[in-house]
This record gives sequence, C-alpha cells and structure tokens, in this order.
Amino acid sequence: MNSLRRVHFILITCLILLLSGSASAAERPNVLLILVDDLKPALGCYGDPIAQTPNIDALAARGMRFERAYCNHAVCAPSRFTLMLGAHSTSTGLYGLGSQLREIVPDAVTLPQYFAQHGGYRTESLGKVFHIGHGNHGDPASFSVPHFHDKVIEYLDPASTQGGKLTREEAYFTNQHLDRIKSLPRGAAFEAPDVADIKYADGRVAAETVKRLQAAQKRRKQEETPFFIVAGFARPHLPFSAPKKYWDLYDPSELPLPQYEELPANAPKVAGKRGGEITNYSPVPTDRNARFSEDLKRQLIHGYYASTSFVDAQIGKVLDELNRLGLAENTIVVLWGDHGFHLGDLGIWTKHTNYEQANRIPILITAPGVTQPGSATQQLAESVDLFPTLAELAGLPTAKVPQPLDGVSLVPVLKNSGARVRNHAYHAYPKQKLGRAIRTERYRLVEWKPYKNPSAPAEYELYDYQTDPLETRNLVQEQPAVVESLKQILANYPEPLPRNSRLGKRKP
Ligand SMILES: [Ca+2]
Repeated sequence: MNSLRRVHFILITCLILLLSGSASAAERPNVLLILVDDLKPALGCYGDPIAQTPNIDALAARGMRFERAYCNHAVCAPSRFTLMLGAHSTSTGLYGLGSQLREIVPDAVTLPQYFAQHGGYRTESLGKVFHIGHGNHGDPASFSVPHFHDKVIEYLDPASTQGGKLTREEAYFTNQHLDRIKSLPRGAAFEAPDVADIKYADGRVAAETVKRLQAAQKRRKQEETPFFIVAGFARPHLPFSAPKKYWDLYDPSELPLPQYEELPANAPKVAGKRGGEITNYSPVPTDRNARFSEDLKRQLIHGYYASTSFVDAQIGKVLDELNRLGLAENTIVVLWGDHGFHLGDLGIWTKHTNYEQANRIPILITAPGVTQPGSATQQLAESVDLFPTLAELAGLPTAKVPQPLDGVSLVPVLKNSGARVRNHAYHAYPKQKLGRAIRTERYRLVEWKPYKNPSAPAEYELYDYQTDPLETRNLVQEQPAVVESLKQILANYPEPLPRNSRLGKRKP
C-alpha cells in the first residue's frame, strides 16, 4: 500500500468507527477500578489538612475530583451492589449485608459483565470487591477468572485476638458461627505492628494486582484484549490494623476531634445511632450509650488516618506499575469509597446512617483524552452513575440491562466541569423505618417511612449545609417551603421495593 492509499485507508476506517459509534476491542481503553472500603474524603486532594495520601493525591492530579459525590446506601454490601448494578437499593430490594444478588436479581448484568459481553473485556477482581461475609460469597458470574480473595478483618498481633481466638468480626467476614456472634470474643479496634506491608491483605492485593497488570499488558499486546480490573482494598475499614510506619506519620495531639457529639436537635429517634459495629471491638465500651474517653477517640481517629495512609501506599504501587508498563495513557482509572464514615461526629462511629459523613464519598476519575489534569467539579454524583459513565467512556452501547439503571452518565461533566447532568443525589438506608434522602447542593431531606404501613405518616429531617454544616438541628418545622420542594423530587422516585427477609439483623 503506498502512503496515499494508507492515509485513505486510515481515514475511511476512522469514519466507519465514528459512524458506527463503536470501536473494536483492540481500540477500547482499559479500566482499572479501585475500591476502598469505608473511605470518606479524608484525603489530601479533598483538602484534608491532616491526611497523608500522596498517591491518591497524585491520581487526583491526573484527572477529575468529584467534590459532591455520594454513595447510595451507607453499608458495604448494598453499596457495592449499587455500583455494580447501576441501580439504587430501593430499586432492587438489595438492602442487607446478607442480601444475595443472584437470588434477588438473578439475571442482573453487572458492570464488569457488561464490559465482557459488549466490549470483549477480560474482567478480573481482587480483594474486597463484592462484600464477602455475613452469608454472602461474592459473584463469580461477574468476572472472567476466579476472584482473588483475601481478608478484611485481620490481626497479626496475638494480643489483638486474646492469643489467637476467632473474634466476632472475623467470624462475620468468614461466614462462621453467624448464629452466635455475640458469644465470641471481641478483637482489637486497632494494632500497629512493625511489619512489612505484604503481611496484611492490602499489601498482598496490591502485589497481585501488579502481577495481573503485567499479564494484562502482554495479553493486550499479543491478543489485543482490553482489561477491566477491579482492585478492592480493605482499610480503612475496622479494625485499624496497619503497619507501625503509617501510624508514625501522624502526631496524635494534632488529630482533629469531633466538633459536635450530640444527635441533631428535633430529629426523629429512628435516624440516630449509638453503639453498633464499633462495640464489637476492644477497648470500645460495650454500653452503647457510654461516652468515649478522649484518649480512645484519638486512638480511633489515629487508626483511621494511619489505615488510609497504608491503603494509599498500596494504591501507589499499583499506579506506579500502570505507569511503568506504559498503560496509563490508555487506561481509565476510577477511585471510589463504598461509603463515608462517622469519626465521632454526632456521637456516631462507623456508618449506617443517612447523615452527611456516612454518605459523602471520594470519586476520582481519570479518563485519558477526556478529563483535564487536576480538575474538580461541584456536580452532585452517585455511585450508580459510574456504570453508564464507564460504558460511555469505553464506547459501549447505551446500557440496556435487565436491572433498573438509575445512574446518569457523567461524561459531559468529565469534559466540562461546569456541565450539569443532575441537580441532586439520592440515597437510602433501612433502619426500623426506611430512610430515603435527597441531597442538593445546599440541603438534605430525609424521609423515614414505616415498612408495613407506607400510608402512615412519615417523619422528616431537613438540614441546611450553608448555615449548619454539622447537622446540629433538624429544620423541618422552620422551612416548610424547602421541605415541600424536596418532597416533590422524592415523589418522582419509584416506590421502594420491600426490605428483604434477612433485614432486621445487625448490620456491621
Ligand atoms: Ca464498607
């Protein structure tokens, strides 16, 4: 072929691809999806003055940071289902830690499955991806190869487990003795042994992800197969088990203590939380209403930050390898926290609420050729948006899947941080009543409705983040017009599906 003919051939090929709106597998970008358990935006790139997270900050500097991103359901398993299905928990009925995806939505096509079916991707998963434990065993149908499983609850110091006994949360996460958890001893809330990163699961998951990237690069070169790799990290989920060197990054006296430790004034009782998951760890008081000593608060907050820095270092190893292999220019990288975390604010620890700290999450998206380096947006975003966003970025057909698709594509925002594709975020959390929330730039409305008698009067909460960022007062009585406008947004959502039968158990 002479050079003129070659130019013609290339131009015609480009035109065909452009007109067909799709590319062959060989041209598709790879996807690296990094999931971090219980990670709130306590990160340098989100302006946290304490956090030491240089690797996640470097990732943010390569792409777009979503300043107003929210999970759809503030606990591990249901939140991960919302990400993987692009569907709200209230659209599927997947509300519980023990909810079985294939029992409730048998023909669901998950995000990686969609990429395999429509884009010829090889899909792989490592570490904490689907929630495993509490009766759940993951979803092998989602991936091309068996899942690389490792621990979430992990101890190295024998003193953390009363000399090597099976502790409550270890049993939950390994599906053992689920009927008698409270008879087991409590494990430590934190430990800081002087060990190498690889001694903990996140170190091993990073090392294995590095190997998978190396193999994926070869496969891409030899067989032109794009990859969709999901790497899930366990920290900063409790227990805060992290090597000593990450604890040493912080001066405990400089850590921020919670500013407001009461539940919001005039809020419905069902909305609040005391005790729960945190009380399964020693030395936390077992009395759910007990106040924590300042020393304990400081240790827990220290543990959260140390665990985040530990995870950051592991993510750095994966991203360094992506760069070294020359894959960064053709790989979409997403970092996502499955929900936020209360560090003693409102007197609440961990998650399981419809309040700001349990629901606001980090979302970072780097899409080569689409996102601007170091960009940020105020666009409200939800976990469910990642399904249609990634599909569009990869040039896959507009997602048509058996499950309801509640997400909207954020691609217009990735191209232009000022573009707007939604004016609120939606999330839900089931307690003694079902709580559903609308978060706008300024307000959050939460509706709490009984399950059995949905026509019974609902209870409401309203918070104004402009005048009361710490959620100290429910303003539902003071601001009826705002309440009414947010109720109208909520009314546009479908009736929530019933809570499944396993709910009602404690949700760690
Ligand atoms: Ca989680």
